[in-house]
Amino acid sequence: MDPRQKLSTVRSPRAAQASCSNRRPPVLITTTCLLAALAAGCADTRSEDGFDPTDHHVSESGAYLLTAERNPDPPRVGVNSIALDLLDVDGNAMAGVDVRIEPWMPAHGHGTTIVHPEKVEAGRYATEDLYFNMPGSWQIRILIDGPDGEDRTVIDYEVQ
Ligand SMILES: [Cu+2]
Repeated sequence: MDPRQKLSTVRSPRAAQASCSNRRPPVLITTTCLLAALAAGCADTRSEDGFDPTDHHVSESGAYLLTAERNPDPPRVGVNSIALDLLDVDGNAMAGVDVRIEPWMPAHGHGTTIVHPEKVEAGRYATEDLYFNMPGSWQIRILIDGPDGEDRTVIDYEVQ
């Protein structure tokens, strides 16, 4: 069986999100989710070939939980798609959020065009305009401005 099929069967993005949601106080939730992510694979669902359909992140202040779905995965030179699911610390989909993504290549000190994902449904933001002009180690810097304030998270991208 193709490991990608197996992974998506075992752990859908929605199921993984649900495991990050509970009703404990906010700080505990964030810590719990992060620890659970590190220990149980909530954040690391990679198969042996590095495929990771449910890429989980906690924003720097801990205010937002974020799942990134990349297409293609791994990302390639040229135009890529990404869909972000944003949850607050109570596990609710984040409505009324402004999201921007800045592709950045630290080793070269340059980026490409900052993109503004569109809202697809409550808490889900997507763009097909994420552009990388060369292979190598990139970051996508995700800037979130929502009801819980401004925050950011950085995701490493190995562009092929
Ligand atoms: Cu470069």
